[in-house]
Amino acid sequence: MGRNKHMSDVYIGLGSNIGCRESYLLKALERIDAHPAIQILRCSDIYETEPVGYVEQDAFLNMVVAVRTGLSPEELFEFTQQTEKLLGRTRDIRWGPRTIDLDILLFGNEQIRQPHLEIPHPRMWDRLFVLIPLADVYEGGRLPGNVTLEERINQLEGKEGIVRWKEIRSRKGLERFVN
Ligand code: GSY
Repeated sequence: MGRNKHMSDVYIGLGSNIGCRESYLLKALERIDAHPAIQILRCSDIYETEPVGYVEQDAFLNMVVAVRTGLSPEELFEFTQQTEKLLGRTRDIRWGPRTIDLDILLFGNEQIRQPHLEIPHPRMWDRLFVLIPLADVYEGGRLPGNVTLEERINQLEGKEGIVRWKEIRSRKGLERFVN
């Protein structure tokens, strides 16, 4: 008899700033939910956020989803890449517009530093468009620097334009993923 697979709690950031942004987020969530080895635990609200980095582009919708999975980080990364491709993402400009972006933010306590995959996501602690939705679903401990997520958000307050755009509980079919 096979042993139970090790399960990890993982946080994935989602972002979209082309076309029907909300439908790209929802299609990505549906695909994540349909994966037999991934269970969605909680979804954040959806936030509208000013672009960070390459600023000559439209506003994003961002959210974060907490999942539990028996996949390895590499396997989950493969799946997120496939999902981006399937939903029409092309990588024309490195920091440019995208139909859907899926970033593995945290994967249990894994620390991975590979050219193609870095976990925790290297820029996440400086980005309110990640941290504010993360706070809706986060059940982990303190962050690097021994600060809480709320303290880190307060430190960055006002640095990025970000508004709560839609409560996830009002999204038909996703009510079951509300905190
Ligand atoms: O890293 C994700 C892609 N991205 C985003 C994003 O998702 N939201 C905002 N507000 N700015 C961004 N710049 C990049 S690159």
